[in-house]
Amino acid sequence: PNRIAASVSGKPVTATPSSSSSSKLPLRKIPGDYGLPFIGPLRDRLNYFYFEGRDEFFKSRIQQHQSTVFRVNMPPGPFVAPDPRVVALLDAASFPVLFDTSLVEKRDLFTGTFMPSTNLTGGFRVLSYLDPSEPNHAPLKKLLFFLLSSRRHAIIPEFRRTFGSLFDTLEAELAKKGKADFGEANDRAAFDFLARSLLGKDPVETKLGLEGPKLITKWVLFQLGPLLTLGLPNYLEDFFLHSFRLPPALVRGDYNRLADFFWESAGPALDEADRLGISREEAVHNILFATCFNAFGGMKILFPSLIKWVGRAGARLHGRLANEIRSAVRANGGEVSMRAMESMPLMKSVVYETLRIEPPVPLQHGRAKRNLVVESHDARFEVRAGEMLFGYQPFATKDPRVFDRAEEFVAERFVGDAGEAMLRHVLWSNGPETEAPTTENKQCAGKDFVVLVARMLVVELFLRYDSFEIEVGSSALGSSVKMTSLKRATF
Ligand code: HEM
Ligand code: 243
Repeated sequence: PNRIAASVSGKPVTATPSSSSSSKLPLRKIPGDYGLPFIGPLRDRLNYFYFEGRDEFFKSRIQQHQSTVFRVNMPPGPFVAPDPRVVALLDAASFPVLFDTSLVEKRDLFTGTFMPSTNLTGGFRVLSYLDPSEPNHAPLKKLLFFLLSSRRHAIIPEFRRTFGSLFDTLEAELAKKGKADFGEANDRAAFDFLARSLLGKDPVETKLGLEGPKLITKWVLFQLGPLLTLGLPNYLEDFFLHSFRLPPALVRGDYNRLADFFWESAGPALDEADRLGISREEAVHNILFATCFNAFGGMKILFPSLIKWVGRAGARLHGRLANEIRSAVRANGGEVSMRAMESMPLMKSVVYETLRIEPPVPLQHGRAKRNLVVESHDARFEVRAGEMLFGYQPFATKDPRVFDRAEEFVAERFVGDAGEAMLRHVLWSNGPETEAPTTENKQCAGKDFVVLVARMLVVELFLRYDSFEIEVGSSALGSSVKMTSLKRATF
């Protein structure tokens, strides 16, 4: 596993994968420079968003520097981020240093080199922005663990109900118009599902009505705008979206409506907050953030990605999945349960392969707590205390020195003992898939929940359909996917 060597006091600590022998690699000065103040960050930002695009931006610099570790400015830069300078880590060897909270600090850098105003989160620095060394990190993470485990029984039935009706909607739209947008239906189903499963509340029966997803999407845009492209004319978009923060006051009313919904619905979790010594108010804003940003935002990116990769893989894979999934459900007395899903190795592998080839949240950061040494496959690099480390996860999980056919979607990649052994290189949750979130680390609190819902989406799809076809486009958050055919189950 990617382990971090023990620290040697006085000397820089080495962050190294145990598989390679650290001492043999040459020490190299980190290549790349930040250019002139203001000009350098602006040039890098325009290249990242518009002239090169994200993947090419990193690829071309790896070529230029002949190194997967180099210095570069990350967006947004001026005037949103006080200091855009990072050391980029672009391979599977160097990336895992970001998981070692003894070496990197994870305070206020959830979204990167800038932090959205706390006016967008009820005045609180919510859990995602806390370093594990801060006193509220552990109790708040415990609160979310409690929420998820106390509602465990509701997850499978509520998922089947909400996503069953998503597919009914898609079929009706497809019949009428010849295509059906997955994204819009997914937003509705995801929010309904989260509210019903985690809070036991149907949003339609409250003042929110059907507006939840719309309110959340706008609120997310106010936080992540500096990192996104919306497809507006380049310079105009760069000026309005990446150069200044959108004023939180413009989304305050929307946020308050969401907060009212959580005040009304999160009762039992708020009682648990009392027991953990967290104020009910801080708990409300944290549960709102976990549900609406972490969970809803994550499903908004991951679900279209799953449909896209499974859809593109074609009818032969669809047939194999339908076979496996239906046999396992039948063998389980017709019930979709955790146990039934455990006996679907191809389905499980397809979910992990999607999370590998397109990690839903591709950007991770950590600030060096002290002088340390980072290793790529080829060299060692000295990083100074206080410098910002940045990893572009797709280049770690598609590293050709770790994965065969790294750029290809290989459905059965994680099947069998050898396949499962590769799960330690699947990193979507901000940690290896073989490890678990704890109150001491920064691994995603929703890790198991996310894997479960992703599995259920694939199961539901192939219980209903033999095969399907899609059309893929891009959007601000993740892919835009439209269904162009849904072939009803025939066996
Ligand atoms: C942290 C991804 C769903 C709660 C993270 C991080 C990632 C991530 C990459 C680490 C961020 C960083 O520190 O750099 C995702 C994805 C999701 C998802 C892709 C869905 C597809 C969820 C859900 C929850 C959740 C359902 C609900 C509880 C959290 C929390 C943290 C976190 C609380 C911060 C953990 C800590 O401070 O120790 N997530 N997440 N996430 N996620 Fe998720
Ligand atoms: O690919 C892209 O352009 C999307 C960039 C998203 C950057 C998100 C930064 C936030 C960091 C971690 C998020 C973790 C989650 O739990 C859920 C992500 C939901 C985003 C709306």
